[in-house]
Amino acid sequence: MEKFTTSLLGLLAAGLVCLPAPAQGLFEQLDFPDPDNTPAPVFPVPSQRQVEWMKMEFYGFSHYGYNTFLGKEWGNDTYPDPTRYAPQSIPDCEQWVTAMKSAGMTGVVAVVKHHDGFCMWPTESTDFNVTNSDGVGPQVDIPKLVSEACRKHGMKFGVYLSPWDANASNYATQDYIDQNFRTQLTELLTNYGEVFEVWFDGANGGTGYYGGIIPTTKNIDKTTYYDWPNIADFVHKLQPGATVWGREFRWCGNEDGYSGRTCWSNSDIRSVQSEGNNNTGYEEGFEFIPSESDVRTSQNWFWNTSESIKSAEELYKIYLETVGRNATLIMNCAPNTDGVLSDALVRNLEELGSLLKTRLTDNFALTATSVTADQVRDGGKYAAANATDADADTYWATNDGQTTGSVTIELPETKTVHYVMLQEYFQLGQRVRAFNIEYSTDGSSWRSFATGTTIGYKRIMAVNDDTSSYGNGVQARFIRVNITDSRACPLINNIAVY
Ligand code: FUL
Repeated sequence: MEKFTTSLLGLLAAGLVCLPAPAQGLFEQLDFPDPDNTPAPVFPVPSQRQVEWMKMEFYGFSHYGYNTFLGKEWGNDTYPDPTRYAPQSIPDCEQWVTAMKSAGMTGVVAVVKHHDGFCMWPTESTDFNVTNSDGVGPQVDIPKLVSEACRKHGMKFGVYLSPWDANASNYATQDYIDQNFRTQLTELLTNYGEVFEVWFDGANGGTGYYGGIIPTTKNIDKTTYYDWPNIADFVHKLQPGATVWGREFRWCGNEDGYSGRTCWSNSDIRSVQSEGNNNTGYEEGFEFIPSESDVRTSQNWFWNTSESIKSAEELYKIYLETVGRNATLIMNCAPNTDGVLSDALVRNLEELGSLLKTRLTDNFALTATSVTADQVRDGGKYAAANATDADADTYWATNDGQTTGSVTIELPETKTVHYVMLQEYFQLGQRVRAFNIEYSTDGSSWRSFATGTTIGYKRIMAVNDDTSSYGNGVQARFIRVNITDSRACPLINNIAVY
């Protein structure tokens, strides 16, 4: 707007533009210069779609299908036979959704086609789908069952569609893209209501390991074969709110549930495709492509008889090291051949939800007796207290050119503090490069709580940034957050103390 008004003013002054009288009146009412002193964005900045998506923070995957019945992770080495999918009862997708919700998840990305190519819904794109399966398989429609359960329980719905199809005879030809892949996407994005995320996979074709059993040439160029830029547009035309894997968010570079302690949402498509520095992103990246961390709750993605489920404490640590490090977390919950999540998984998900509630909900900063800063941006809207008001639209800021600053929170009494959570107002770009947190019982002698680098959408700091156990915490009545380096004036949206 500022640029527009500036150039418009220039044109008006030069007499090159003449506004009709009512428009002139409107123009005079525009506040210029901005009396709010709104900070300028620091690029790259997220789209509104990415903002909504990052705020979802934690959601689930459901790896269930052909592989579940083969006892395999990738069914790419067996001749495709749809009758191998032979469920004896309709999968209980409502159980999946409620169990994931109990863990604190906000949505479910249903795996509807894995690398074996078997479609878990009645599709027109291939015969290799539930319609030709055995048992009650022909009545199963996973995207329908999961999306309905999600809507019923206030969860968002997404789809995992493997671009690679190890069993399609036309794979590696244009025909596969047009007849299979795009038809599948169209059906999924048209028939099942709102979709928040479309997951494509990095294992998306090539030779050897990524080939199939069909003896045609599988040698594709992964970067061009799927026409990613147009696939993203294609998705957005049908689902304007859906974020697209590999374009609008990046794989975090591992499947072990941790993000870099330094984690920029800044990156670029070429580096995302080469999986270069996906765990950390990089400050100079000129595109906003935040990190998503995908992780298993057992050893495998698909259920198998010998699975052992990670404990709630292990899952909690994963949460801290992903959501708490500026990434979203997608946690897999694998239904078994009965179409349900095991009792052990349901129990550990519930326990995870309780740990998150007991350890990261009671924010002492909301009861602060005072919140002060060593400096506040001019304009009257950027007070230190904005960082503790639980309002996602307000933030503490410093003046332009001022890239350091401190906020001090005084609590009504000394508390045992385990975590300090920081959030930048990332809508105007990720800025902070370095910070530290101190604590005190009297406001005059201070000790180090933790030191960190990036913040981004969310950074959860444990004492000494040690996430290995809940620990004893520290005794603190005062918490001081010092921003020690930033790409531009820091904009701190939230400081929470737990
Ligand atoms: C990987 C896939 O190859 C796995 O099978 C699984 O789907 C996981 C989420 O992504 O790259």
